[in-house]
Amino acid sequence: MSLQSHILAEEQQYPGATGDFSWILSAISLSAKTIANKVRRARIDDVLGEHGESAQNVHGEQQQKLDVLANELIMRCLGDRANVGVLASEEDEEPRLLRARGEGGRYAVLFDPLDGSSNLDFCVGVGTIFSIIKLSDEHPTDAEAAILQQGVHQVAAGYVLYGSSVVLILTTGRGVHMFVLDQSIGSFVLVERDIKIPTVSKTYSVNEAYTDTFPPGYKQYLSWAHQEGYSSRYIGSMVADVHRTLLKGGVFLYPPTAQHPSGKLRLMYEANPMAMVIEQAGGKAINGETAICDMSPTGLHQRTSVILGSTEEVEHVQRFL
Ligand code: AHM
Ligand code: MG
Repeated sequence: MSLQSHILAEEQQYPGATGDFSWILSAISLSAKTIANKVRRARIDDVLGEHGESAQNVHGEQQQKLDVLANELIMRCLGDRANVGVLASEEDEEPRLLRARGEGGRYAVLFDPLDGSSNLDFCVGVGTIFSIIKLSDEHPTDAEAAILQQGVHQVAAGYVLYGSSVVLILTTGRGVHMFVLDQSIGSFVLVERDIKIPTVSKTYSVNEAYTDTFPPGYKQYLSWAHQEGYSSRYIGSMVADVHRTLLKGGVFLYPPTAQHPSGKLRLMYEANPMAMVIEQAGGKAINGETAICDMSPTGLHQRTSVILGSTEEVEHVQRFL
């Protein structure tokens, strides 16, 4: 079954569904195929490396050429869809208001166009993360206020991993499904329905080089995990690390550090969508205190600490915090 037929079949279960969703997901799928192609050809087309001498994104991080290309691609594909009201990206300071609610803008899509892009030069898996929310009538012209909703209100979320194969993980709140891009026919095909994350797996995924600057509970957890014979896996590309965690179990962590006292990852387009995927797969996603999806956002680019994965493994970390 292709991604397209899967979405159409899902929509048929909702009486009165407008087909809006399939339009948005087809734009995400088209962007993903195009970005996958760009990533594969990056060295040949000479689009690896940094974008301009001083190009930085809103976080003061050096933008890669492919970050900029992927961002433009998604903006154009999604921007053409008549039901998309707001687009917000990691690469742009402000969300873009495309159509007010009264002009048909029913949804907002928040995304990280190319997460882990600093790894691109070395052929490490990178990804696109997306979160879809419904726009209310409350803030007709203030795009940021309109999208500052808790993660529990996401209507769909997922990611695309550009790895040894191109994988699209999607949840619309009814389980988590995995699609793989079949290059020979140019379609994402369903390979696994209703993925469940293993509840236990003695693996943690964290940048352990920052341990000295983690809050004490995280250090204690890591000492405990060492004694318990845990294994460690860390790629440094969130999509790849979370994908492994989803399929094999374990816990992925990005705690507060000296450099990023509130954590490095962004709530709205990294932590929230990943949290929705993991929860829909039966796992748990917290910031150390509360569920990530219950956090009330204060800004588009807000950061948060992240602990997500197998329920029991997240609870082990929680005990030490
Ligand atoms: P990016 O959005 O600028 O690519 O940064 C996010 C990435 C995540 O993919 C990854 O989990 C994290 O940064 C790695 O950070 P670190 O190198 O500090 O371990
Ligand atoms: Mg990112």
